This record gives sequence, structure tokens and C-alpha cells, in this order.
Amino acid sequence: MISALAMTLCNLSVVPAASAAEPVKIGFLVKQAEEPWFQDEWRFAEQAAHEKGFTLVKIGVPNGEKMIAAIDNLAAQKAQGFVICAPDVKLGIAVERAAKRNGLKAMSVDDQLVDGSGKPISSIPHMGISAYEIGKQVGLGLVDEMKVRGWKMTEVGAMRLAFDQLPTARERTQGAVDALKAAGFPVANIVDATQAKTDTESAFNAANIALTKHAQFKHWVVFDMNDEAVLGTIRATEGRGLRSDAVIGIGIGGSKTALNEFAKPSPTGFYGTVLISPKRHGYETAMNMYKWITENKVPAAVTLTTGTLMTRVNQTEVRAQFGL
Ligand code: FCA
Repeated sequence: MISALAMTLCNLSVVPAASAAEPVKIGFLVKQAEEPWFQDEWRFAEQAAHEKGFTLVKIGVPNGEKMIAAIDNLAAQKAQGFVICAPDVKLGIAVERAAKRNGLKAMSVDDQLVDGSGKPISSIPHMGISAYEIGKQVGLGLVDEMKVRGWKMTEVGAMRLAFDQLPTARERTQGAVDALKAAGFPVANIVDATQAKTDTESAFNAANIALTKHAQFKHWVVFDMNDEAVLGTIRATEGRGLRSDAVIGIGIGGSKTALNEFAKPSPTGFYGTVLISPKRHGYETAMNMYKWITENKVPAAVTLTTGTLMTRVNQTEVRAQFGL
């Protein structure tokens, strides 16, 4: 009797131990692997992998086809889950289906996946930035620096680099527009330049067209969804002979794209960025996925992270606050 009970207990304890012993493998899929922000996310996800002893599989997924192939490939490699920033948030249902089909847990980072009607997909936990608030910080930073420079707002053009099909991009720039308006910036001076893609080159091209159309402004403030787009716009202003004292650009991100600009011997029009946390987005998402797999602890449905305005002057101290 006792030995039968002991056997049962022993068997019970063997079951979870056996599954826990299976090596944990987690995918980290990003839309633009060449962008420093995503490389930082990967680096911090690797840190979680080292700490917990799981394998991190990093895959760039620049389009839908590559994305589906990557998810199927993860399953073939016996991964248990993945974190994803998809190339297009409208691929949400496709991600959800591919994960289900393969028995993989999925969570999104940065860009929240949506269904056919544009509603966030609730079965996929998400970590993103508090886009509108961070956009407002950008706008306030621009207003403050215009005051420092003693600019007359009527002589200033505000360039919004737009990528409105991506909700987080739209919310970020809307926050900046609202902060400018609240400070009395003339609405008629706000110019939209639409990016075809969210990279520096697309921003450069879009900004060039807008600068040609609106040559009347003496000064410019520049804002958009990330540092890469501000950088492209700043290069376009330089190409038109606008000096750094005539342009104030504030990005969002704070990774190498911004740091390289701050490291130049003299300031450029890239005045600042709102630093956001690649550590939280990389380390924490990977860790949450690990706990979901090993402890069945489902991550929070939505986590939104904050940012802090960083310039070449306060960069060391702001980065330290973020553990960078
Ligand atoms: C989006 C952008 C990235 C970064 C991230 C937090 O995915 O494309 O540049 O800003 O959000």
C-alpha cells in the first residue's frame, strides 16, 4: 500500500520534471533587424537567455512571407514561443493562426497586432511605448527649445513625418502636434510629410519634397515616430543649406542612431530624442515569455513603457536612469 502510494507520488513528480527538462527555445522576431533599436532589444533579450539558460532565436522578418516562414521554422526547431514586432500590424490574424497551428505562445513588442477591423488582438500579450504621452514629451521639448532660441512661432514650420497606417506612429506624432497646438503654435505652419517606409531614406525623401513646397519658413522643428526618421529629415534640411541653429529635431528611441549624432564634434539639427527602454522591451518580454513557458504565467495583456527627453547635454545621466 505504502509503496504503491510512494510510486504514485514518484510518478507525479516525474511528469513535470520531465517537461521542465526540455530545453526552452524562444524566438525574437523583428521587422527591421538593421535598426539599432531592434539590435538593442535583441541584446537585452540575450541577457535574459543567459540568465535563465534558454536559447534565443533571433530572426529578421521584413515581410509577411518571411514572418510566416520564421514562425513555422521555430516550431520545426522545437521552440515553445516567440516575441514579435511584425512588419505590418495588420498581419495580426496571420500571426495568431501560425502560432496556434504550431502550438507556440506569442507576444508582441513595440507594434501591437490588430485584426481585420483594426482592433488589437487580445490573445497576444503586448509591450509597447505609451505613444501619445511620449509624443507630447517630444512636442514640449520642441516648444521649450524654441523659447530658448527666441524663435517667433509664426516664422517656424513644424514638419511631421507621417506613417499613419501604424497606430503607434500616428499616436506619437499626434501627441507632438497636440503639445505644439497647446503652446500656441500656428496650426497652419504644421506640415505633413508622408514616409513610404519607416527608415531614414524614406524620411529623407519625404522631407525633401516638403521642404521644397514650404520654402517660406525661416526655422523648422521636426518630429516623427523614431530617431531614424528625424535623422533623415535633418539630413534633408542640411542638404538645403539650413544650419543646425535653424532646425530643432527631436526623435524617439535613444539608441545608436541618436548617440552617433550626439557624438559629433558640433551639434546638428538632431537636438534630442525621447529615450525609451530597449532593456524593458528586450529583456522583460523575453523573460515574460520564459515564465509563460516554464511556469504558465501569462504576461499582462498590455504593458506600456515611458520615456525621458535626452539631449547631448544630459545623455549620460538619462541613460544611467534607464540602466543603460
Ligand atoms: C516601432 C518603431 C521602432 C521603435 C519601436 C519602439 O516599432 O518602428 O523604431 O520606435 O516602435
